[in-house]
Amino acid sequence: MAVERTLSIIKPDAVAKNVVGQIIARFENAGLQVVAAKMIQLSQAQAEGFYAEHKERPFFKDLVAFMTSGPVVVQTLEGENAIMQNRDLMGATNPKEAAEGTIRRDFAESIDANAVHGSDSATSAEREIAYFFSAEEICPRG
Ligand code: RTP
Ligand code: MG
Repeated sequence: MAVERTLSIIKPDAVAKNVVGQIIARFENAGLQVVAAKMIQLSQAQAEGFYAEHKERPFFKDLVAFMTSGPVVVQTLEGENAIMQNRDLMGATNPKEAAEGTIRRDFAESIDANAVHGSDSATSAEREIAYFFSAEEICPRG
């Protein structure tokens, strides 16, 4: 297995619930390291650009509205198999279908307000990390 980086977003619902630290602890306890982090309020253009792959989908408008409804915490996570590890920790997109012990099962309310985003492939991870972080903002922990 290779050391990878992935992009994580703690979405507005989880920030509003004050569970940022509890979610980061899940990553750390699974052996992932935070190598970049910031809290930001996404603009409409930033959210639309980030989720551009979904722009023809019926839920796109709601997704952009939700992602701009409050601040988010964006992070780059690093570790062995980080992309799939993070997806496993997150659980299914719909929290009602998410396995026990996953972040979405424990902290999310609905398919729209589902607590976290995680890159779904190496290609997405590369694009998404560069979307939010410059090279200087990433601090490898070694
Ligand atoms: P994310 O990109 O946020 O990590 O979530 P994901 O990979 O698990 O799901 P994805 O298919 O990429 O969808 C992005 C977000 O759009 C919302 N969604 N709504 N109503 C629906 O059928 C529907 N499908 C997706 C979710 O909030 C999902 O996280
Ligand atoms: Mg996705």
